[in-house]
Amino acid sequence: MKKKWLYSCIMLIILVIAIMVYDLSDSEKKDERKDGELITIGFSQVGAESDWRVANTESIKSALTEENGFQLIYSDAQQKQENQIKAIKKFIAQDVDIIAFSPVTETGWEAVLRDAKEADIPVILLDRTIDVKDKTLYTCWIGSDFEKEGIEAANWLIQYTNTAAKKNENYHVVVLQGTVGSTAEIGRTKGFFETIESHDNIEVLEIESGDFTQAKGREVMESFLKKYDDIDVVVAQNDNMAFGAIDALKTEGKKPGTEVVVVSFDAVKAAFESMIAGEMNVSVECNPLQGPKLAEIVKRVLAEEGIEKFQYMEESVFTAETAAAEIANRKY
Ligand code: GYE
Repeated sequence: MKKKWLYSCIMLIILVIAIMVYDLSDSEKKDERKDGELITIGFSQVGAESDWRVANTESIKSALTEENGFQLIYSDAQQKQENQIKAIKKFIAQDVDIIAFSPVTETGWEAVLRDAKEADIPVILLDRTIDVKDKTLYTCWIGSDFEKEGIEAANWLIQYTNTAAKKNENYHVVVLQGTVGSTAEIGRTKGFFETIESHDNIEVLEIESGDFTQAKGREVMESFLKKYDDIDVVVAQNDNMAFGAIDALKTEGKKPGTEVVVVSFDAVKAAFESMIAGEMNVSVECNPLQGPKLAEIVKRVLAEEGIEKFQYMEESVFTAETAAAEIANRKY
C-alpha cells in the first residue's frame, strides 16, 4: 500500500516537471527572436498562372525583404494542393516564425494546419480562404470580396443588355470559370449567377473551367465556338482567360468587344490595353498588392496584438470607357 502511494507520488512529480519543461520551451520559443533578428516566414504561393498572380508574388517579395525585417522562404505550388501541403510541412520542420499561404482550393487543409497549430506556428491566409470547421486553425485572412466582384460583373451586364441595341433580345452567355473549388471561383460564380437569375433575357449556354490560365481559356473558348454559333457574351473569371478567349474569337473572325461582349475580372494592366483597343468591355478589379498588408499583419500577429479575422482589399470596376483615363495610374 505504502509502495503504491510512493509510486503515485513519484509519477505525479515527474508529470509536473514534464509540464514545466514543456511550458518553458514554449515560452522560450516565443522569446527566441531578439531585437533586430529577422522574422522567418514560409510562404506557399499558388503558382504563376496569371498576370494577377505574378503581381501578387512581386508585391509579397518586395514587402517581405530583409531590410523590412523578414527572411522569406518562398515556395511555388504550381497550382497543386499536394505541393502546398508538402511546403507547409517543410515550414513546420524548419520551425519558421509564421506560415502564410494562398490556398489553391478551399478544402483539405485540416490535418496539416493542425500540425502547424501543435507546433505553435501562426498561419495567415492570403487571397483565397479555406473551408474548415475549426476557425482557430488560421489567425486571419487577407483578400478580396469575390462574391461582390461577381455581383458587379452581373450588374454591368444587366445594365449593358438594358441599353444596348439588342435590348429586346436574349443574350447568350458562356462562362470561363476559374480553378474549380478556389475561393475566387466560388465567390465570382455565386455572385454572378444569383444576380442574373431574375433576368430572363440573359441565358447562360455553358460554363466550363479554364483554370485561370490564358492557354486553357483559349482552348475552352475554341470548343464553345465550335458548339455554339450564337454567343453574345463571354464572362471570363480572370483577365488571362479573357485574353485567351479574345484570341480564339479573332481566329474565328469574330470581333471581341463588339460582336461578342467580353466581361472579365482582375483589371491587370494588359486588360486596360485590351479595353482601350476595344476588345474587352469591362474588368472588375481584384487587387493583388497584398504584400505591405501581409508584412504589417505578420508583425502584429507576432506581437500578439488583436487582429481582425477577415481583412478586405479595396477595389473598383473599370470599363472600356474609363480605361484610357486610368491606365497611367495602374500599378500592376
Ligand atoms: O483572379 C486569378 C488568379 O485568387 C484572386 O487567381 C485570385 C485569382 C485571380 O489566378 O487571376
